[in-house]
Amino acid sequence: MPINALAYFRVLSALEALQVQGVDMRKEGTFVDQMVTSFRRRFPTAGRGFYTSYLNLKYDIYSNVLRNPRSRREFERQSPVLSREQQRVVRDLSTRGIASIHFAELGIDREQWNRLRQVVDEFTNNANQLLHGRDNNDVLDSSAPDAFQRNRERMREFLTLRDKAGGDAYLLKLYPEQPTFNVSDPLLQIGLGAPVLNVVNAYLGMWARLTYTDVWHTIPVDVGQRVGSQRWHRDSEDRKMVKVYLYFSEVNEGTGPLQYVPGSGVGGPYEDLGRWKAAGREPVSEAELERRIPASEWVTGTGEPGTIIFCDTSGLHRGGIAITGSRIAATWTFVTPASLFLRRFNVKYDGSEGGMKLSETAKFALADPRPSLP
Ligand SMILES: O=C(O)CCC(=O)C(=O)O
Repeated sequence: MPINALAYFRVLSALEALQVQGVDMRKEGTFVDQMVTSFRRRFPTAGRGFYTSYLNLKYDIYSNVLRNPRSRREFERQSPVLSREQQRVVRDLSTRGIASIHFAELGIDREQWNRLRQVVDEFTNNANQLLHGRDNNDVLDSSAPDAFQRNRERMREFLTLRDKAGGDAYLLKLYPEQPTFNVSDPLLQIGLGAPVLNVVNAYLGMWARLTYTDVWHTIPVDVGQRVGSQRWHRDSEDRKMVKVYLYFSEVNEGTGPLQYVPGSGVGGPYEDLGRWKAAGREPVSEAELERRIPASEWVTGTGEPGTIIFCDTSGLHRGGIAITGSRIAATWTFVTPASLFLRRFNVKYDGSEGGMKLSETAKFALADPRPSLP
């Protein structure tokens, strides 16, 4: 890289200390981001191209220079020892972009599964009250009335296709607003535990960041068209990333399972279809996809309760339409440190929360990604 570009990005890193909120909800609001954004506002036509080029360049610099190399070195310094089953999952992820296994085979403790299941069961009860129209005040979960209200709005949006129904309005969510977790929360305990995190890190070849976790309950209604993420797309968070789903209901063709095109991730034969970009996404043509890739090649993420699916969603995928029942799944999103997307939850951790110690990789997964100067 030319010296002046490196110098520029050293300055950019230093300016990252000056975080400015609200530039773009999902992207880092740095001082430089804010200047570029205001340029885009002032000169909408020229500014848009400049803005996407800026974000693409910034991602490449983070990926190749400022962030990922360090994370790769950390991983190589202390590569995890994987069980045979975990190695198989990493292999499937690497060759196909998707892998599935039962949580116990992966090595997740049954006790942890039971703890999360209690939380999921309570949420499922609330979701069912909402779905069956019995959402009077008596059944509101008093600890999370806003969540209940928010889900009620999501459902209304979806059923009436109001405001073109947002990307994932077909899902009810345990945490529809940015939540704050204790590290002892069962979602974090499973997502940051060795069986899941070691597999994710081994696939990415570096230490990953956890940016999102929640529990989803698909709304079992066919509104007559695919909504948002139910259409083929690539996730923009990262060029290589992992979304994990842990099923708490039987997921079959009727309950809205994920569908995935193997070989559509980085380096695969279908990489060019709606090619991944850090910004300025290329649209995926449904017609072209279905013409080029026969449905027999797609993978549908069905499975019994307890199934865990790992999927690189920078590849082509879509959510299914739930008709006969709901898919109930906990989910986690892992990205590399280069991702321009911020974490969508807060964490309380004072170093020893309730006697809980986090591993080095877990701390890294939760850490603020902004780098110090290289
Ligand atoms: O519902 C699903 O499984 C799909 C979700 C999805 O496409 C996404 O989160 O990007």
